[in-house]
Amino acid sequence: MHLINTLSSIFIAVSCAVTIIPAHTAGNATWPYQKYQTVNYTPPWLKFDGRAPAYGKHLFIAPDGATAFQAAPTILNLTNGELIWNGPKGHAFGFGVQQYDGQDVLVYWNGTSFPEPVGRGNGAIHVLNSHYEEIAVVTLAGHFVELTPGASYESNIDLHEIYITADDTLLVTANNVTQTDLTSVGGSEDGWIVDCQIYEIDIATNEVLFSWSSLDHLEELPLTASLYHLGSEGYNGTTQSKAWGYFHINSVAPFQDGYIISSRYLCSAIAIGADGCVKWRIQGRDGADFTLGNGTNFCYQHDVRTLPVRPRENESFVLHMHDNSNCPIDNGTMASSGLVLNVHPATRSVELSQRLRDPSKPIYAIAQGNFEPMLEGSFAGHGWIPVAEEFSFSGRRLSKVQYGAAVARPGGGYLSGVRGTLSYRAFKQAWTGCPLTRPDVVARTEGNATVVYVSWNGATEVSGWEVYGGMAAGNLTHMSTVAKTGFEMKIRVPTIRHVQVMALLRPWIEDPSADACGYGDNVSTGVVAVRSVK
Ligand SMILES: *[C@@H]1O[C@H](CO)[C@@H](O)[C@H](O)[C@H]1NC(C)=O
Ligand SMILES: *[C@@H]1O[C@H](CO)[C@@H](O)[C@H](O)[C@H]1NC(C)=O
Ligand SMILES: *[C@@H]1O[C@H](CO)[C@@H](O)[C@H](O)[C@H]1NC(C)=O
Ligand SMILES: *[C@@H]1O[C@H](CO)[C@@H](O)[C@H](O)[C@H]1NC(C)=O
Ligand SMILES: *[C@@H]1O[C@H](CO)[C@@H](O)[C@H](O)[C@H]1NC(C)=O
Ligand SMILES: *[C@@H]1O[C@H](CO)[C@@H](O)[C@H](O)[C@H]1NC(C)=O
Ligand SMILES: *[C@@H]1O[C@H](CO)[C@@H](O)[C@H](O)[C@H]1NC(C)=O
Ligand SMILES: *[C@@H]1O[C@H](CO)[C@@H](O)[C@H](O)[C@H]1NC(C)=O
Ligand SMILES: *[C@@H]1O[C@H](CO)[C@@H](O)[C@H](O)[C@H]1NC(C)=O
Ligand SMILES: *[C@@H]1O[C@H](CO)[C@@H](O)[C@H](O)[C@H]1NC(C)=O
Ligand SMILES: CC(=O)N[C@H]1CO[C@H](CO)[C@@H](O)[C@@H]1O
Repeated sequence: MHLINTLSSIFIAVSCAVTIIPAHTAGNATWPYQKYQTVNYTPPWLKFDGRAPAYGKHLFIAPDGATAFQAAPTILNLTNGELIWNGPKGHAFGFGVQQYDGQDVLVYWNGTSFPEPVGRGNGAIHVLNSHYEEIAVVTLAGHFVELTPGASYESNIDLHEIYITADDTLLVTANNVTQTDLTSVGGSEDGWIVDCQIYEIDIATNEVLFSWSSLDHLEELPLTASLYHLGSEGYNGTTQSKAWGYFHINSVAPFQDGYIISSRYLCSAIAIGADGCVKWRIQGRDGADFTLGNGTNFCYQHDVRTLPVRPRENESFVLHMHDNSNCPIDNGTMASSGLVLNVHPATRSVELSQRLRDPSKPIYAIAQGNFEPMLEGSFAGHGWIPVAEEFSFSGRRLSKVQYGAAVARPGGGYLSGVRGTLSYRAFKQAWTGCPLTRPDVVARTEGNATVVYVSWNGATEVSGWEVYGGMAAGNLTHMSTVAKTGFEMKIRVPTIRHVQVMALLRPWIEDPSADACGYGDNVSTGVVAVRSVK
């Protein structure tokens, strides 16, 4: 912001140009959205309740569902609610920053999703570098059977998990409809069921390195352990289209020499060895192989991970998750929370470390969600309910950000309603975005002035804009320099016929003589002819 004082501008009027379109004005917007002159993006308006320091981090969401006005991977500024990057429109489950090949990358799942109560999908994982170039698309081919007879998909990665390991492999889940003996739960000998699978895939080659199937482990993970009893929501296993989703896998992460997975309907965190054997199971209500301490109960949970990621055998570790005990088969029971447990494998015991929720404004999410420990506290996305919360280390709710319509709970907080707007996961993360596109500029004559609008989708390193203009395309002079305060800036200059805009870049913290993107020079748009309006 060191540029403003060196100006020789004639007259300037600057503002951040976003228009907030209120809910319902377009007939189909259930929540206000942002609208621009330069680009056709309509990300949600953010409503804040308390605001934690951003520490240079941003909000990563992928609004989706029946009422999301725009479904797209979206990065928004947690300080001022402004858009930072609007990705390609479509499903983008699990959108956020991970590390691959030594660099920060954006990841998301795209494909065909089957809404609740099925709550699964078949698709591929997209990996983008800091230039927003797709550097990998990880797929899973194979003979997968679906609820709809004859249906098949090019790639069968489920929408629930994207975990890039330190070895640059990808952990994902998948589902396969098949038949098995359901007599233990009152079904037939060849009933239809959903087999839950995990895959470890080498990102560079797309080669499957490891696979695991829940139905291969019925001795340790029996059908009778499912809390989603045969016939729940009509899935009674009598036909292919009513295959019973007894397990519902929704996360996989590295653990010890193998993996830790989350089964929503076994209400369990399950440790799996490198050989695929089940080491143990922690069930959130009766403990299964562990003794549960006071306040450690969980069920129907999402996003199960450990710290450290790979503890030694028998070493105590932290297990954390998004606990949504409140689900369609147990609705209205327990508010969602970020849950942090201390697990002691040597004594097979579990203790409560922290349960993070705002008791005065509880959120009852029936599905989805994530929970992320951060350097400065922790962050929870509530999935089905379009709200994310940040907590301090001591567990105080610091901020709440809402990005879609939600059902208000009498007395405060939110209840799950019917299909609305969701973001399967939500993250607060740092990101340096260096688009290879040019900034977008439009300019119009309005009365005695020209109004210039400029934005640059995904560019995090812009500190300001320089505007050049003139009556002839080949004779442009400096007209204005402004600090960037929002995604799209509106700058009024005297009447001109041609305009060019240059992005001024922030000095890179590691080398103030350069910029973090390595552009080398500040980046300009082409010369744009000014349109006239009456
Ligand atoms: C909302 O309605 C407008 C006008 O009827 C229509 O052009 C637009 O496509 C609709 N948008 C969505 C997201 O349905
Ligand atoms: C899915 O189930 C079908 C039917 O049992 C089986 O033929 C197929 O191999 C399974 N696919 C996978 C990927 O497990
Ligand atoms: C299973 O559900 C179907 C409807 O989806 C119903 O017609 C059938 O009678 C049910 N079978 C049993 C054994 O419950
Ligand atoms: C269990 O924890 C609750 C608070 O979470 C506390 O009120 C209660 O006294 C505890 N019970 C025992 C037996 O420690
Ligand atoms: C872990 O504990 C079990 C049971 O106490 C013991 O048999 C095993 O040797 C221990 N493993 C290691 C690596 O210490
Ligand atoms: C959960 O309960 C709320 C009311 O408590 C209701 O509005 C909602 O429809 C229920 N959701 C489901 C999926 O049953
Ligand atoms: C441009 O017109 C507005 C009124 O439309 C007036 O207030 C303003 O002073 C004019 N500016 C210049 C530079 O003539
Ligand atoms: C986010 O907004 C704050 C406050 O306006 C601003 O200082 C910061 O530069 C913005 N970040 C980005 C990446 O635009
Ligand atoms: C270039 O534009 C400036 C004012 O914007 C004008 O004074 C100058 O005469 C122009 N030069 C040419 C070669 O047209
Ligand atoms: C680019 O912008 C920086 C300020 O952010 C400025 O110091 C530098 O001189 C500019 N470079 C060019 C080529 O205009
Ligand atoms: C980014 C991306 O791949 N988006 C695609 C997701 O899938 C839909 C259709 O299924 C496409 O329209 C999007 O372009």
